[in-house]
Amino acid sequence: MHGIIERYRTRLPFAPEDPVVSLGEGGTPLVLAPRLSERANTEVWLKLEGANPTGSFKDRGMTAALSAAVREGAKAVVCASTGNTAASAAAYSARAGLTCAVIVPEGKIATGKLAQALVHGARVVALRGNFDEALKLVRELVNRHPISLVNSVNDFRIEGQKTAAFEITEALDSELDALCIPVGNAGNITAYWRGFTQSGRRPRMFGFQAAGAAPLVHGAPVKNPETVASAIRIGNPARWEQAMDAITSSGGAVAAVTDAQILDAYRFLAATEGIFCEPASAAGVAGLLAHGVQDARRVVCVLTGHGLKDAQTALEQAGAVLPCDPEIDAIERAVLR
Ligand code: AN7
Repeated sequence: MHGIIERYRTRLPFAPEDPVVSLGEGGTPLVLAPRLSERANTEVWLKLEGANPTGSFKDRGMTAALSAAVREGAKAVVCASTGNTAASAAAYSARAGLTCAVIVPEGKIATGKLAQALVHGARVVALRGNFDEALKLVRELVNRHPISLVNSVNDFRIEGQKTAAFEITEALDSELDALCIPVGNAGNITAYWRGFTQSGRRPRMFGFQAAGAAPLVHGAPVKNPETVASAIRIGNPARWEQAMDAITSSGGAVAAVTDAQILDAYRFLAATEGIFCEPASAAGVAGLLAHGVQDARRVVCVLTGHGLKDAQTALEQAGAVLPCDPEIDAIERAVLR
């Protein structure tokens, strides 16, 4: 399958002769969620962005950012990250043959993401500070050195990520009323709104933040953001104004969900829908369940990253394994009890 640049080139800032760095991203499943629909009392579809090559939606933006970097003759890229951007940047840089450095908050990113960044050969810098400080520093760094910044302040990231809205518009032939999406640095909600408006659609945009990291809800930056959803532990989103514009001009809302609500949605999706997403991704579903989506009859929740990214949280949240001796009586007891 072609990646998103090949599929949507005429709607993206790439010419036919431009180089493309792709891992076949996009084309992710959009599945109806019957149990969630029943619980939310509205028709809910899930966009499984964890099905992208590195396990998150970041790949849509990263194919665009790395293709543009190669076109510009860049030799190195850098990003600040809560984990998924780092994993994706590392993979696409390896693919492109570029050097990659990622700055992550020390001890605060899920192990799967750390493993990805390392195995793809990125230089992984563990900052004694949070994501917001990391982003500020990489912005300073690229002002001093000829390194390409691949955070979502780079508009190619938004261009690539808007293609998810194209796919949803194509898949749902009749109207879509609302989109529920987790918000961290606020690039993705900005991208979906751009993609929808370019497709002539205006679903209500509902952004959800973790209660301990909800600057858009409070209307002020959060100095020490905290949440189990490490991917969205962000206190001062770079795309603040664009996110608020998407929310207000679509007639949507921004609201906070507690860690308990996030983990409840996370377990519910895994146990009843067979879908394993990471905690940050469950924030959109938690928001739908906790706050509703006004009168919307058909809703898409974006599940931004795969659950395997953060196996630690899954093991903490799920049931225990059953030890068993290698004998038929013991197996019977273990399996049938
Ligand atoms: C699974 O990787 O910011 O609002 O540095 O990994 O566009 O930031 C990740 C963000 C939602 C929020 N879900 O998206 C990073 C990073 C998952 C994420 C978000 C992220 P934005």
